[in-house]
Amino acid sequence: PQGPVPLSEHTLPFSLAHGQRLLPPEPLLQLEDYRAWGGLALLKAMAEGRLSGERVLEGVEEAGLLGRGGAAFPAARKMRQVAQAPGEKYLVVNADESEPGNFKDRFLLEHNPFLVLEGALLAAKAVGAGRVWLYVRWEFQAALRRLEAAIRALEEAGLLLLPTEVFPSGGLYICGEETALLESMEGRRAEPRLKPPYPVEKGLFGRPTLVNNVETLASLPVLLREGQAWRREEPKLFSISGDVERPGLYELPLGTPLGEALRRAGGEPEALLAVLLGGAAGVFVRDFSLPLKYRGPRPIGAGAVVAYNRERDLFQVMEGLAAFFAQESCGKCFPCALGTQVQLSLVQRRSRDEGLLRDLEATLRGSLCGLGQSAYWAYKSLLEVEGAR
Ligand code: L3W
Ligand code: SF4
Repeated sequence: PQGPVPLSEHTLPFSLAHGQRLLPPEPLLQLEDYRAWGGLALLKAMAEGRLSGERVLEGVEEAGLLGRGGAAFPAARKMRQVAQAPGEKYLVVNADESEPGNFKDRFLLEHNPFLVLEGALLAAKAVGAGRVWLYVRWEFQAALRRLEAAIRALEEAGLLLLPTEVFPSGGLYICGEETALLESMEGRRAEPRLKPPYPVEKGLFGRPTLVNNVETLASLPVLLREGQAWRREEPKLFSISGDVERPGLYELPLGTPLGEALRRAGGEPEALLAVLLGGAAGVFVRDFSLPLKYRGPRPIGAGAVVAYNRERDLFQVMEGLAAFFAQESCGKCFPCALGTQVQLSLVQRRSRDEGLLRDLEATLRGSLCGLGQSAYWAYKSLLEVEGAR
């Protein structure tokens, strides 16, 4: 399939239309357009007492939905934990997408804000949350505007089932780490907290909080509506960019071989040197038969696929990634604050010193949060890819 997908033929994500490049001629920004797609039916059913929160939780459980933010934690488990917690609780939509190479959440917010809101409200009602916040990366100005407009439209339609607000993020990569995000919402520096306790027990203002990625929540209306078809296909959004002819956002079933995903985007696996899978917190791979899955030696993270052709210098790419980590380390813990600086200088020297690199890996592994813990993966995989050439 090539070119934009006419809206009449395929609905917006998720269409269960595999391999289509998702480039709608018209974003679903009007309530009536979203309604025509079949949207809001679940929200209306919930408002009228025809859809229970328990049924929503069962639907997520049956679908086996894994969190789409990168860590693939079972979504239903988190939701159940919040549902079972007593007292005041909240839902925070993590829309602080900053992982280099990822643009799926921005796409969803800009092109189909109602889908995100419907999923968020269904989840919030299901877990008994009293308020919803959408924590949106502040650079996403179009998304912020469109979300605000969509919230107003839902309110006017009487379907904003809970108080819902947009919270522009603090503007750092670390703000996407869920506990740093909560800290910044509480008015402090965005620094990760020690886990446990997890946000499901002690989240925003110390209350049980469901923090979910945009794509996770946007999946809810679709999996509840499509049921078996969703389970069969396990649709996932992949942001494919770099040296391919048709970079963009693609919906593919989990398990699709990397080579096939690249070909969908007009990439020639044979002409490529490597792919960076999962963004800066990901790995370089050369095995194009690799199935794009969450589990296994090469997990997909949040689904970024960046292709590099044979003219590229991967060490130069790696220098950009290492500079990114050194810049974005929040400085709270020593292994990461120092380790990311040391990594940058080693990459600049194109070091392959096994002893130094073993030390670097061990140090970064001891970091407090995912940023530091994953900072060495790309370098390590680069050396493996280079070694295999
Ligand atoms: C209750 C437990 N909840 C874990 C929850 C936890 C969180 C989720 C995942 O993400 C990854 C990293 C990067 N009881 C629980 C529990 N949870 N155990 O499950 O938690 P965790 O700690 O495994 O990961 P994480 O720190 O949330 C880090 C990957 O994300 N990544 C980063 C993407 C960054 C963006 C961005 O810029 N916004 O998307 C990219 O792939 O590699 O694996 O909710 O509370 N026992
Ligand atoms: Fe901050 Fe890095 Fe430590 Fe995370 S690992 S808390 S980003 S210094």
